[in-house]
Amino acid sequence: RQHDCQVSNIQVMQNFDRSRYTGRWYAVAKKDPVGLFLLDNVVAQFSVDESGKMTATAHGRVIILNNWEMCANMFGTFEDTPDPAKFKMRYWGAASYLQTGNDDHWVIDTDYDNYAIHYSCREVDLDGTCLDGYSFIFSRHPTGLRPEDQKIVTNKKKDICFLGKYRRVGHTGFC
Ligand code: ODT
Repeated sequence: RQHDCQVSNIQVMQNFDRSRYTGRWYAVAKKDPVGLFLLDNVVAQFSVDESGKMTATAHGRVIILNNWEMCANMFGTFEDTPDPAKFKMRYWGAASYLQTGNDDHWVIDTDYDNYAIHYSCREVDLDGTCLDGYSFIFSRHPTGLRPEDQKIVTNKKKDICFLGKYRRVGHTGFC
């Protein structure tokens, strides 16, 4: 049941605490969706506002109009759902030609201080598996994951059926 790849069976973080999740997270790996957007140098910053709602900003290197390279500044607001680790993320860019959308945003696992695994399925297939999704592996450390967190992250990649589909996300100082 764990590895039947049914989106509806994917386990998310238990008792997710949004306030401990605030602050900077560096993307270290990404499984791309169809029509990928953020390429590398991806950093996300989560906040919780006065009313308790989660918001975030993110930046990353993108290529738009086929060959124009730029640093995209993005904004997101998160709508709560009955599961504290599952959100709907409405997002838009600082410039009108950047992507906008409304994606699922699930926190699969985090220890709040070192690593986090994000998951979003944009399109569920007829058989209940994910047809088009993306996932970020985040670290609190710009240098990457600590060795002791790598095994946990690998196991979670397997649980969400994205093992082997990630690429490394570099930080070169572009943004
Ligand atoms: O890069 C892609 O291919 C798809 C992802 C586009 C969504 C980017 C929107 C970011 C809005 C600001 C929110 C920051 C939080 C980010 C955390 C994880 C994944 C988006």
